[in-house]
Amino acid sequence: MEMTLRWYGTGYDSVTLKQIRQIPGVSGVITTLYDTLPGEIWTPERIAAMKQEVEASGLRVSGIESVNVHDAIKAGTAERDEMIDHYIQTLKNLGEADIHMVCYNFMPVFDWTRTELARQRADGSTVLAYTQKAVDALNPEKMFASIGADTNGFILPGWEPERMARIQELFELYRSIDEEQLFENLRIFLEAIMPVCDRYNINMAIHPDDPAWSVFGLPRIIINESNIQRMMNMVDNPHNGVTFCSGSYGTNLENDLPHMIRSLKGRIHFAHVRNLKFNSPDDFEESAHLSSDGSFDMYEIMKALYDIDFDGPIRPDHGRMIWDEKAMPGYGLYDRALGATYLNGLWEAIVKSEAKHRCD
Ligand code: DNO
Repeated sequence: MEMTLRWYGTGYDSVTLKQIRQIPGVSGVITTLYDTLPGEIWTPERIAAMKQEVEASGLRVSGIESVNVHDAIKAGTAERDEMIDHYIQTLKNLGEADIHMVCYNFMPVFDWTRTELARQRADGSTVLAYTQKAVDALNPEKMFASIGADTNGFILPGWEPERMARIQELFELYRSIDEEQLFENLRIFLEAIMPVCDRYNINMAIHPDDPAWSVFGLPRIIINESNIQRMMNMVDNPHNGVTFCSGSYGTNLENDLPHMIRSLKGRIHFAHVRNLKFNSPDDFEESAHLSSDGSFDMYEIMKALYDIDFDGPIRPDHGRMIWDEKAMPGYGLYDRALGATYLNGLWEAIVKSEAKHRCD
């Protein structure tokens, strides 16, 4: 595996490439052109400039998170074919720039959903949290307004103000789309892009829906093992794979994370690894990465990735806000650096103990 950190780009991220370069064991970033809109073609010039900036710092671009999918593709409207053509052109330009992993999601209207961006924990750190009660009590606009106050001045991915301003229109767009239709729209998209992925060896890594269930009555499909298998079988190509995100699949306690990882051998192209602390099945908060601070066994998650010979990029995921850092919620430097170091430590221990067992 290759340890990486997500980086939003100069002007959008409080964390610098120099700081990332100094985290031991991190060799690449997962980045994006944060100011491009879904449907916009990423030009070769902008991709080259992004690569150059990253490489000048001694890191590499290990993949893209995300090339966002236009709503016309997800909802299957009249503009779909044109938007798919644009996506294909972007993939071609990325492939020509020697970039081979693209993370995306197929969630209608919202990307990830949390009800608090700064829940205080006993140690004084603040974390992203979710409580079903709050979702049940609020409409999406109210939730966006209450969350907007806690962003530390950063634009959150998937919660861009211009998108939220169109929230009614977006809900209207998906009104007649159920899970079956969303699966079908995903199939059409994947079939159309596989030829360019084959040609440029691009691994598509769909991100799970977070949380892994329907919110505000919207259909959500990338939520559990059987749905992922369905997604992979319907377009059976090794380039059609997943981002294994422990914090997203883990929102549903019925998802057995190590088991899911083993069942996805060969199709996990990217891993987001983080822990959650459940206070009840309906209320969780994002803890430190350490097993003992949350509800997941992080050793078992890393061991499962090792057992399937996972060799793609991995990144620590949302971190706590600690040491008075001011950053995009979930994306500060300090706790993610601790997370990367911890995951690297688990990995080294697994590699060495497995090698030792083989010799004994
Ligand atoms: C949240 C992220 C998601 C993810 C997208 C991928 O912090 O994990 O926003 O990047 O769903 O398209």
